[in-house]
Amino acid sequence: MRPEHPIVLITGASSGFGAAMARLLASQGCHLALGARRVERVQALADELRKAHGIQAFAGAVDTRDTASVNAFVAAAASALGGLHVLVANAGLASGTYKMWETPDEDLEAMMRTNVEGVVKTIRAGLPHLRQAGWGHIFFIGSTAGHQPYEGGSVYCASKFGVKAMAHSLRLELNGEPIRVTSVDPGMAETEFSNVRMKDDSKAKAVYQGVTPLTAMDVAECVRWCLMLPDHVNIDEMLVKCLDQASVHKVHRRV
Ligand code: NDP
Ligand code: 8X3
Repeated sequence: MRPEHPIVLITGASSGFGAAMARLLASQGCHLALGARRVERVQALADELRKAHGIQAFAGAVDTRDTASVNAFVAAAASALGGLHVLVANAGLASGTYKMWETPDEDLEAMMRTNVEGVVKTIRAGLPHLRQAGWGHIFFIGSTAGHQPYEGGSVYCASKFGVKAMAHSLRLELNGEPIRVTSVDPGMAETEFSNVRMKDDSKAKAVYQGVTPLTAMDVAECVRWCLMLPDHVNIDEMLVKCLDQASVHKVHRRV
């Protein structure tokens, strides 16, 4: 049965979508477990949200590439909050815009280990807590890059096609259990994503030039809406793009 105040674990809550989801879900009365490598950021956010909304908020360091780190974070969060109901496997990144044959091992490993392996590790550690609670919802954060490949995105696109495959498989595997599975798949959204990808702030800004991109809060609102629907309703996949982006390759720019 749905709890009055669901306990939501979010990876990658130090920035962008994860931090926006934390803010929005705290305002709805959810309790939160917030994780990222930049632990001082998630601690500050948890402090802010505890004070603003009177919720319980746990914050911890986690590197989702590392099994021991994920297991320790999830166990500490569940113990501090008395369980878990919702997992948002959000932590992820693109690293570079290389043609496939030019991709350095460092960037290849960062994307595949975080975007694919990190998602498995997060859900693997969290799922027993949802089963124990008898009510749950698991969110994947996919991308338009998991629907349409593009030049310079081969490895990132492969990782997000992987996310899509995992979301669809998990939906089948959990059929019959009281656990919903949703993949929210955004297009271009202005967060720290492009700063991380381009490793250059002016190149990151140029990505959004002349466009009104999605905001992190727009994506958080998609998660909130899917979560708040009645228990028998499962949004399997939500593809969301800004109005200016008709497809990966067709973006209207006012310049
Ligand atoms: P941000 O760069 O703003 O946030 C990424 C978050 O992931 C940060 O909190 C970062 O925290 C965390 N993170 C990265 N690597 C790790 C790791 N190894 N362990 C733990 N946390 C990690 O980007 P977004 O908010 O935009 O991205 C969130 C998700 O959305 C990603 O999966 C991304 O691929 C996806 N996405 C983004 C789109 C966009 O256009 N912005 C569109 C579609 C999907 P820290 O560095 O502190 O560890
Ligand atoms: C992020 C959106 O277009 O950079 O997933 O791949 S895009």
